[in-house]
Amino acid sequence: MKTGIIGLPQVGKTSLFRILTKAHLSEQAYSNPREAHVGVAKVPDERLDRLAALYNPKKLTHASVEYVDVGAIGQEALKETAYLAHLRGVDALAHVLRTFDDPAIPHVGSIDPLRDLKNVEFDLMVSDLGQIEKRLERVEKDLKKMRSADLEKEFELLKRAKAHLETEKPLRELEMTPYVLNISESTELGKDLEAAVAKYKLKEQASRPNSAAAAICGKVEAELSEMSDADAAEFLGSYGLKESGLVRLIRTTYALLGLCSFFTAGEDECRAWTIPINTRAVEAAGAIHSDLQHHFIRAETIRWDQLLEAGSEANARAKGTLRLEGKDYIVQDGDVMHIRHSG
Ligand SMILES: Nc1nc2c(ncn2[C@@H]2O[C@H](COP(=O)(O)OP(=O)(O)OP(=O)(O)O)[C@@H](O)[C@H]2O)c(=O)[nH]1
Ligand SMILES: [Mg+2]
Repeated sequence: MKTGIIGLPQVGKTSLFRILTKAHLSEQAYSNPREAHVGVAKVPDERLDRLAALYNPKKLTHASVEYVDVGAIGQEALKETAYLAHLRGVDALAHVLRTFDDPAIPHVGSIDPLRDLKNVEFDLMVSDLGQIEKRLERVEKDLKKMRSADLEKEFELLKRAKAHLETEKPLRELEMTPYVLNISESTELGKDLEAAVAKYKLKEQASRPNSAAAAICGKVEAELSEMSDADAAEFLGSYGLKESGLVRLIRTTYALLGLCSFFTAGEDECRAWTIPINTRAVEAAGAIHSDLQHHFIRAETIRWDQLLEAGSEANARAKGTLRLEGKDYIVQDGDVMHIRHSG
């Protein structure tokens, strides 16, 4: 799963990318807005950490998501093949919107995230429309040479997409967009973050299909990313926050993409696995290893908190909270599973 970080120049895209992926980019890479950076972010998960505290495993493996810092968006960039290829390669777009005020860092006009959002989406739609028109021409030519059911289907789809875009609506069925509001540091940051979406009149945009908004303070997140977990918790508390913006952003992205996590737990390894919501047990087993899917018998299943409460699998079995589920069981977010197999 890949999320592309987009936004106008100098809004904090690369800063966000560095915080998310803890990447230490060279100054040179940092200052070249034309270069795309790819990095992997560990998905923080307190449930997994608590399971690990129970098992004390040799290895602890969090789920991960990939982020791509595609560089500043603009009409020029959207004409570049390489730039468009980066955009096309992602499952979701995280649109960073500047709300922090800093006269030292240039911005086109006043601080107005709603205006910026509309402008960037407009440029994206114009770019989509241009590509659709090009492809339409090609398909129309080919259809004149020979009839083909596939081409006709594509032709119809392209025409529908074109009509949709011409009413200035983005092709949201294909893109998921969490909006990331990069806000100024303040003493009441907890409250400010909660109020940010309403304050900048972004409620309507954030509630459109396949969209959501999360506010973060880039400056605070940057400091957090350098701290130990204990220090980070204390630091967050001093701002009236329970969790980092990073956790909220990743959770928002998971929700938009329709993903959830299940766990495997043991003395060797405790690990989180990412699957689409509504995945059957047999396919979830396949996420671990294809052999487990092919030779699947049953899945010993328990909710993470029930396992912690029982204190061990043996206790959970005795209490009857450890269930045996078959192939068609729909795996729930937070399930701990042990796959029984004949392979
Ligand atoms: N005051 C303040 N400055 C910030 C914040 N986030 C980023 N900056 C600064 O803004 C400048 C631009 O940040 P970048 O992360 O490089 O922004 P970008 O969107 O990647 O910029 P381009 O790639 O050039 O489009 C840097 O000098 C950052 O230190 C913030 O929350 N507050
Ligand atoms: Mg950048």
